[in-house]
Amino acid sequence: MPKNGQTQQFNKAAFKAAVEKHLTTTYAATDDTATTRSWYLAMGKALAEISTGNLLATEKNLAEQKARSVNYLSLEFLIGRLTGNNLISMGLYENVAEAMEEMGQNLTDLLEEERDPALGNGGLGRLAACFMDSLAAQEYPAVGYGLHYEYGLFRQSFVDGRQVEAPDAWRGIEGYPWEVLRPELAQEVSLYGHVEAYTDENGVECRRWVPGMTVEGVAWDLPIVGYDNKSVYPLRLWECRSNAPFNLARFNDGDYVGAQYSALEAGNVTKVLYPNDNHDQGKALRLMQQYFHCACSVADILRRHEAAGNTIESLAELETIQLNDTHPTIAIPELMRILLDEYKLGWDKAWEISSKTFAYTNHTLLPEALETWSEALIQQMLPRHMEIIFEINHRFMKLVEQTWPGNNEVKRKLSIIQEGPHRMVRMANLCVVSTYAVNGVAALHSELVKRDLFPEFNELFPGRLTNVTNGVTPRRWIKYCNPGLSALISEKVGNDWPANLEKIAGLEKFADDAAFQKRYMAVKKENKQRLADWVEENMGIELDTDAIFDIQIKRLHEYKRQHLNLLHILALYHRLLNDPTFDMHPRVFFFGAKAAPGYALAKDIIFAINKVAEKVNNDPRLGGKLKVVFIPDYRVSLAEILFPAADVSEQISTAGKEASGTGNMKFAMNGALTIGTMDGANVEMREEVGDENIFIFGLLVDEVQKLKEEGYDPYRYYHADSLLRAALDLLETDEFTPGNPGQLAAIRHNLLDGGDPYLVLADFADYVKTHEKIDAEYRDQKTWARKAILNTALMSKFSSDRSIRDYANNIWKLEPVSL
Ligand code: GFP
Repeated sequence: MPKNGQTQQFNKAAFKAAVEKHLTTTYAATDDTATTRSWYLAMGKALAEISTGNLLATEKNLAEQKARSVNYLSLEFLIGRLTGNNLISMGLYENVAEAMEEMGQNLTDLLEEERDPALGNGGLGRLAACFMDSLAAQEYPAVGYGLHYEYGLFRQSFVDGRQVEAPDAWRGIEGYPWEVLRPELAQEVSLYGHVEAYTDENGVECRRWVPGMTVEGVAWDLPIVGYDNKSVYPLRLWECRSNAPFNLARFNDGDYVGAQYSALEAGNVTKVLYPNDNHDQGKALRLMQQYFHCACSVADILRRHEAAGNTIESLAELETIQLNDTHPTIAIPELMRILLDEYKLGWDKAWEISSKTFAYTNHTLLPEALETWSEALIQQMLPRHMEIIFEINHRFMKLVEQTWPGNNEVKRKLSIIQEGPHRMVRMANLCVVSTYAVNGVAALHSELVKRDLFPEFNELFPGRLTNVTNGVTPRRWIKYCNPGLSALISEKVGNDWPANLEKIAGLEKFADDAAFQKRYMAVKKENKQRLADWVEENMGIELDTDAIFDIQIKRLHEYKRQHLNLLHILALYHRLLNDPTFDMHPRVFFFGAKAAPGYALAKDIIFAINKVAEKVNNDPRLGGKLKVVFIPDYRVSLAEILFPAADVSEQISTAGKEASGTGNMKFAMNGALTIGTMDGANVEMREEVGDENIFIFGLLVDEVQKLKEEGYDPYRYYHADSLLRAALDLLETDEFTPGNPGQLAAIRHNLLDGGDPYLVLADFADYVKTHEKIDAEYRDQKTWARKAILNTALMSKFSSDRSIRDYANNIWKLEPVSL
């Protein structure tokens, strides 16, 4: 039993009374009329009472101790369901299960009632959620700041194989039981208007922003419960509400947008999470979301700082602000504006404080994903911020001139303002210039950030560019989602591994133990059965758990190469039907992915996989050897079933394109073997598990670059490889779309005539060969078990607890504070 504070305090009778009270007074249900959902909601509310008490106590303690804190600013927090995970962190899972049982309710059924809060797109948002969990588990003082979207990432369904999007009202009509409204923290946020000069009472020339309109930011706190401790940190999500009609007298000439932007529309700012296809679309509403998020968060940080009796001069000593990607970059000119215009600190002092407060994490090298905003749009919506950005750039350009005198090319490259007919603000450049640390998210990625993306910045600011390899929380991604494996691990290494993942290395010595191998594989089999049951129940497809479960789950994007996986499936299909000498172990290929609604090729790939699935799953000629399952509406709660059930993990991005990956870590911890390129964190995973326990294939980063420089010709591969040709040509036929040839041809066209930007064809042959190796090795179950066990045992580096310690020690300089 953990030493957990909450466990000791748990009073079953009082808890049951609280559930009853919420059932009747909050949800207006009686024992007779209550549905499973009302019971879940009432239980959630009763639990939230406990966590809210601890949240307030943590806040008070940190303010009293004047503890240094990190403020994690992110437009996305893909937290997934909170109830089960919080029960584990509170050490109350068994107690609450028992209490609910006594009230005639089954905890597992109640947990299924919770809708995933899908406040993120993929890896970036999920990383933020793992980081909050690890901050709380290790009691590093933290506040997460995000947006309270009314609609999370769209819900996905398939109609005749095509993705259809529907709004995701994640809170339901009753609201989310874990969230607590904090009316006292509301903020007013300004937009539009103009800047005016004035002379203050001391005769100093000053500038100030005269806004065209204001909106209100309302704070909702979600509790991030520390595992096995009492600390609870807020994930503070801002909701935009329109406030009173704006003051016409302050309304200046020419402010057309401000004039038309009605109070009703202001409420749209936090309506919906933007789906991400890594392609900046420059939508005004998105910029408004970003600024709204930053304005509320910066104001709240300053409020906390002052309420604890601290002076503005000590801000950087007590607070650090981590920018999760460039999405919250506008927080930098916002803090500068407040320091300059409200605190009147003067540029040098303001800059010193601001640039020692912010740090920035880069998550991508894809040029089209590096955010830029139209200068004209910023000028219109945030005129004072644009002035400040110009001033930052002006001073920075002087530094560039000193370092590279007369070199206009380097100036053009590094400038925060991108010249051209339509001038743009480069948010990543603004971040690098204005922060004290910039990190990539895996060793290889961070090297490429220094070498290819920001080489001159690295020269200008030695030591600023650094690495923190990503990680994932072992609480959700092993203990909660894989109870069978967790019990086995605890039996061998003790039960404190979820907070000390180094301990799982203790499993290494059982890798060759036949009895342990058997039990480990029995757990895997149970997990495969759980997934197979889900698929049968929800999709009507029957699966054989003796087959290899081969899984690719992540956002749909060309660089992640779900279409390479598809080509391999087509190749197997072709061989099974045309090559009598070919044999394979039965295999089920699983996919889970959402495509950004405007990303046509990504949607075509989903359609193609679904069409191929329809055919192969029902083709008796294949003898059940090949199955394809595209799980609809992939989300965190489904990931919790998928990761533990995998035999093979697909991590097949073009080398140099996937910054890190985090699904790769979750799979390996749960005993799947990786087939992957030398990309992102795959490289470090290979270092940990050894080359013999991972299946690496494909071109290396430098080979990719060289091939592109030499002039890559996809047709060369097409003509030279008959299997590849067969697979690609199948896409032209009506094999999978009877009577409608060519419906899948867009993918073939992109790969051949579109130049195959992600080198799918160049990596195909090696990928197929490596899969053959997997097929052969899986047949030797003992060797496979050994490798799977070693993958679990050797993943401790990839705990997000380690990532957070790296940030705390090397970047944030943060000390734990316990409650
Ligand atoms: C992005 C990157 C990933 C990286 C995560 C977290 O995730 O390589 O692991 O951020 O740093 F692409 P996605 O949104 O693409 O999943």
